[in-house]
Amino acid sequence: CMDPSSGGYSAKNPNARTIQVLEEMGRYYDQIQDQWRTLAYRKGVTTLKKQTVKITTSKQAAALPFIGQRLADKIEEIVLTNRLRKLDNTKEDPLDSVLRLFLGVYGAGVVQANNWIQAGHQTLDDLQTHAKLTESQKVGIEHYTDFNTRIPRAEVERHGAVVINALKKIDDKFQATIMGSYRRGAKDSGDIDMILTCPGISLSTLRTVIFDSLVPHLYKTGFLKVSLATSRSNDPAGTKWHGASCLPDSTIWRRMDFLVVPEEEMGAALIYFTGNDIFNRSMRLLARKKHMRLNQRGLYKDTRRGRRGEKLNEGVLVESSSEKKIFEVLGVPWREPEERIC
Ligand code: DCP
Ligand code: MG
Ligand code: MN
Repeated sequence: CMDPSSGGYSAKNPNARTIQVLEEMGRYYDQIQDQWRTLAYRKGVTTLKKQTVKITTSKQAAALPFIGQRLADKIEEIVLTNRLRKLDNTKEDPLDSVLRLFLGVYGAGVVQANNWIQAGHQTLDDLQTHAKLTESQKVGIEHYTDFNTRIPRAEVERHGAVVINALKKIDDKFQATIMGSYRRGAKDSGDIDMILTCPGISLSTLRTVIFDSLVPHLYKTGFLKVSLATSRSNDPAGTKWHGASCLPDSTIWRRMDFLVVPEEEMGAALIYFTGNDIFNRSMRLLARKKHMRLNQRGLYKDTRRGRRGEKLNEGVLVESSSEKKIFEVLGVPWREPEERIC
């Protein structure tokens, strides 16, 4: 998917078994947050899905785009043995299963999870009784199962409707839209992502309405349960809210994310919050190749960069309000949200 303009592939494929095993291995790397290997596996799978003949040897595989020698060897191993030792090993490795357990705690990254392991913790109970936890981590452990259970599409819609209706009551010009995997058409989602906006209103006024009216109101009705820490460095403008919500007829807490967006930045925000993350990365890379810069606020040109690639200025805004125009300027044929899966 390094080329976001590439098309789809057919579902029936002579490499179906190989693809299945590699996808599982890729999901494992995604779980342990090994982004490089996750990307390498996803790219390899995308290449395999385009093949019309069965790839049986390492040599054959290595000749294909985006498949390096190591991945090629694994493809041969899968064809010869119908399995992948590396994948089997991960299922047996106790250290690995603890790492995966700890990475499931909301807000815990690889560094945190490994620190807990180094300190001798092995279970969630260990963490609760012996580790010094942030408020968000405490919630992440108390609602561990909740937050790690996929949300059926119909339930995502019901959570979204609560927000949409509450916002309409505050001001009927406000709009709330469900984003993320839901917008890509997924049958279930990890969380509920929503963009909140209103035509003709500045970001600071938008923030006041959302953070001082909507959020407190939704707390009072019992729908919102807790807010979880967002990293200030990733969101200096304070446009994000992370937390949990719960429907009146349920006891399951679901992860909910808000992104507050001024109307003029809607195009860039729609692209960002639709994802998926790998699609976003490839779009940003493409922008950089064209000497532009894409982020959740807009597409910029003439960004000056220093020797180490660090940006020296913001650059000149090229486009931010229209999703379609951003695709056009980047020379990427339009892709419907459902097609933005890498
Ligand atoms: N996003 C991104 N890079 C990240 C995290 C998120 O570009 N590191 C963007 C793309 C995602 C969107 O934000 O699609 C929403 O993030 P989520 O983590 O909620 O991911 P999804 O909604 O895509 O999947 P899930 O169903 O697991 O929530
Ligand atoms: Mg999501
Ligand atoms: Mn999210």
